Amino acid sequence: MTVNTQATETASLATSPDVIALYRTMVTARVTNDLLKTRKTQGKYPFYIGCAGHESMAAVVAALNNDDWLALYYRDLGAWLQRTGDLYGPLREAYSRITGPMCAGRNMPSHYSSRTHRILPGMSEVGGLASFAGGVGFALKRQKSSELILFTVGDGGAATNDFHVIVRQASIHQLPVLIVVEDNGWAITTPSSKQWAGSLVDMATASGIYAEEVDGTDVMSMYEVTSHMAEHIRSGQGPALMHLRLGLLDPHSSSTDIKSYRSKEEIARTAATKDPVKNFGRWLIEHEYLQEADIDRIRREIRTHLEQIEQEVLKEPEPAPERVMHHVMYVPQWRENTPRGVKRPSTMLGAINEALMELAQRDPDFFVYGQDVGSAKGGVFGATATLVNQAHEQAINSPLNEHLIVGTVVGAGMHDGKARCAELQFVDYHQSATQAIRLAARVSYQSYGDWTAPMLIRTKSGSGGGGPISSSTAGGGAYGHSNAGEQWFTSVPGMMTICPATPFDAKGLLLEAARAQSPVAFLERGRLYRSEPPKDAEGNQIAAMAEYWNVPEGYYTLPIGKARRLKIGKGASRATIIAWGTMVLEACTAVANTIKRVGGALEIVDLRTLMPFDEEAVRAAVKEANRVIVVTEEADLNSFGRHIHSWVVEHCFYDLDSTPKFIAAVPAPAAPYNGPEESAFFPSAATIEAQLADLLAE
Ligand SMILES: Cc1ncc(C[n+]2csc(CCOP(=O)(O)OP(=O)(O)O)c2C)c(N)n1
Repeated sequence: MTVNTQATETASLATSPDVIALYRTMVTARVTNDLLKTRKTQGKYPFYIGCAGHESMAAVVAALNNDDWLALYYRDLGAWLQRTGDLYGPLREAYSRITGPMCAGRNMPSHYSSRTHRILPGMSEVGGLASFAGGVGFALKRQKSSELILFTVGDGGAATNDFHVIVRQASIHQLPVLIVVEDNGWAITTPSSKQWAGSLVDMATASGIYAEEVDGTDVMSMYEVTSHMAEHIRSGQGPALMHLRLGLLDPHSSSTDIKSYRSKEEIARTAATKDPVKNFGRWLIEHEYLQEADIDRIRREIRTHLEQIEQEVLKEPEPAPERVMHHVMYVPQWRENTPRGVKRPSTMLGAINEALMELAQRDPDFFVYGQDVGSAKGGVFGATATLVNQAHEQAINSPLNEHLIVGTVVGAGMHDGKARCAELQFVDYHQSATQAIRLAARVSYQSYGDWTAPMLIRTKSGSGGGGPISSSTAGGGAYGHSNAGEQWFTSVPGMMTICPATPFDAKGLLLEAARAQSPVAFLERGRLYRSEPPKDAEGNQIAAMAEYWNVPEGYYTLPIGKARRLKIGKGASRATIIAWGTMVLEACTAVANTIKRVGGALEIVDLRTLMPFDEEAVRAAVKEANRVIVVTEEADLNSFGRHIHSWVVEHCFYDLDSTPKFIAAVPAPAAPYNGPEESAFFPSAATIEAQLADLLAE
């Protein structure tokens, strides 16, 4: 059962709020807060973070439409109640009940979230929702929607990189975004004077954002300014920012002792002057909506009601341990679809261009977003050149900010559950986006499947600057342009990582990846963009591989999580090499040369998908050959290659006739630019051939 505490008329500036309903919502927030605070003190659950002083956020939400989107932070219980009318939810989450509407008891309390009510999943990372909220705004603008998104953050949160990302997203793209900074003067024990210099309003105004400072204890002003700002945004004049001045009436959280950092006088002054519930109660009496006696009556009624709700909630089930792996990652269910189109010779770059064009044609909402992707060249490598020529509105230039790129694409995906593509020029530069990537990968787990964050990151990775594999060295990518990258993405729970070795795989896997509901990192090896099929020492193309340089026209997909086993030679395989990306080609050359020398057969397992990788294929190949080499172009530190090597040792130990070999780049920061050192950094066909010779001799 839910109790409706919502204001009745909230749609436009002309209407005024149902002030009694709004007051009841605020009192409900305060009473819930006080009840939960007490229960935490009584040891009923581990943690509570409250809303006292911020209940007036109900007025902001009351001034918006019910189909507007909300990205709230932990003080926004008033906003939650105003939007949902659900009094049970906060108690269910505090007591970790499976009935919890925010995350089914999986996350800390006060992390507001509801797909039904368009409340993005609250993140513990202060400001962490900012770039996703900007992404929702981006999608709304592209779809010419009249909806907007509200993003709220504390004064400490306004110092984060995330906050600056949403300011940039909203101002550059003129997005329907309302940013509210709830400045209570403190970020745990740090005063807001240490968070930014000058004025937030001036900063926003200078970026082209309409901004105002508002008294956050004055409910009617907040309602009025929000209504104005919403009208400004909906009329297409761009984003708005409200800097709210309010007070924090409680300690930061149940883990903080308020007296250890705030003076008695300041606490008393804040309570006397900055309590929005008291202030609004007084206003209602002055304007004869209520009488003095109503104030206490309403509070007592709500308290009694909440205590009844609490008794009901306590009878509801807690999560079972068996569900701990639920909603980690959604790998798309592959549907058999044999490519029907005519096969033509293609480079990997050509195949990627075709895949992106297919996606754009099949869904006008699809887009690629990244640096230079909308220019005539189609990004620095030309991967979006076809899009730019044939569907230029779906290849969109971004500012130079990887966090912003990823966040925009994630937010657009959260908005309607469809993956768009972020292009990061070089995987090395994904690092400002790491938090956004990790949060996106956590969304479905954290919200117990209520939300998903589909998104595709395509990025140039690995050795080489994009030239042909036949070039004399690995390609001069050096620092910033040559990292392999899989060590970063394969360690993110909830994320898929794909690294194709051939044009045929690149197109089919990219098309399948766009169907995923979990984030995907699609690692494109620079050396493979224009490479020919691998050759043996005499310059003959290796036929078993060469066929994958023929790419069918039209739409086809390949399954995620399936390796390709490639046997070269005759008879049972004597050793198997596990590789992906460029190292598949190097391994083919090494294998072809070895077989010419010693005969027999050798196998290469091209993983294609690194996470989740094809355990069955690896197990079967090792079982057959009893000898194995894992080869990676990652630096020899903690790496994905080491993970595979360790997995083989753990799961295939009794099938091994010798120690599994491991070939990697050297454990240095990155490949040097000069040829001799660069060649010494990366493994090559020659390295693999030498190790194969050793292995076969054991
Ligand atoms: C990115 C990040 N850094 C640090 C923390 C630890 N932390 C939790 S809340 C908080 C203070 C936030 O202050 P503010 O944004 O002003 O919000 P308030 O709690 O005052 O409402 C900090 C530092 C965090 N959750 N996220």
